[in-house]
Amino acid sequence: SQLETDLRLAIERQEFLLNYQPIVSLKTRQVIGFEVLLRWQHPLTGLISPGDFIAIAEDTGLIEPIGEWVLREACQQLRTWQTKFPHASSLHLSINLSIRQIQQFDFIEKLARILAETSLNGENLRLELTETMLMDQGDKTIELLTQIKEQKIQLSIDDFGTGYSSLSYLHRFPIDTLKIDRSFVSLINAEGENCEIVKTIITLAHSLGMKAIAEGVETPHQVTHLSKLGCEAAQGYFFSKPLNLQLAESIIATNP
Ligand code: G
Ligand code: G
Ligand code: MN
Ligand code: NA
Repeated sequence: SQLETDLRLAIERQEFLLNYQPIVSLKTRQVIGFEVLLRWQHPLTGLISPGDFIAIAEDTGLIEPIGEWVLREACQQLRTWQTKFPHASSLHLSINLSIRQIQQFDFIEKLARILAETSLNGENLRLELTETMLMDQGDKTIELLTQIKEQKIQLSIDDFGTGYSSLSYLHRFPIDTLKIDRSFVSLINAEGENCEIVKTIITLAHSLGMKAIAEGVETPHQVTHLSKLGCEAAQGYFFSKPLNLQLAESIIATNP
């Protein structure tokens, strides 16, 4: 297809860019990090969302170079911010991964190489995986996750609650954070009803020694109820939509 042809050329034509959605501490209300979201600036079509090209990138294998570009670009950016904004040294970036990326035999080496090349400490990097990705890999999963953790990188499960995951596995995985899918967060209304699933996920995270991040937070009452339930952090349109580089930098500059 034309889209596939264009996608093949997109890296060398430098048509990809990153957006950054703030992740806010519910305790201090400070921005503690950003989720990195890929965008494709197509010369004719304009800005294309990953929802419209990630599947093609996965089917064609193009996700491997694209995913590597995202990782390197994000690590470089974070390193630049650490130098430019010394007060923001603990800021993290959270990057979405595809299953094909972690299936690459040399994924761990690539990751280590990118950290070395960008002089970034793994502690400030977080990788987002889905439940399905973890369950798909069987016994290899624990080894892979352990190797990632050896580089001090943090691990999150994205869209938690929407996939298939076995609780008997979850406690054996070295996961740091569960990201509560926005479909559950959106159920919370002004009266604080329909909190049951969110509450259960937060409790599960804490009992496994993990933290909880709520996604898709859109209203002040959702913030109130999530805080009451002990959820550590949140992201969503209530705080900010994904931002371009310039706007993300202005947030960092003014974040205490
Ligand atoms: O930002 P947006 O709503 O368009 O993102 C749609 C989906 O694309 C989200 O589920 C997100 O996880 C995924 N996504 C965004 N950026 C990346 C990326 O760099 N790599 C992968 N694999 N998925 C991404
Ligand atoms: O699957 P993942 O969680 O990575 O998806 C992130 C996507 O969710 C981004 O593309 C982003 O644009 C979108 N998003 C972020 N905040 C909100 C929100 O508050 N409401 C809705 N509906 N979508 C959001
Ligand atoms: Mn995500
Ligand atoms: Na998500």
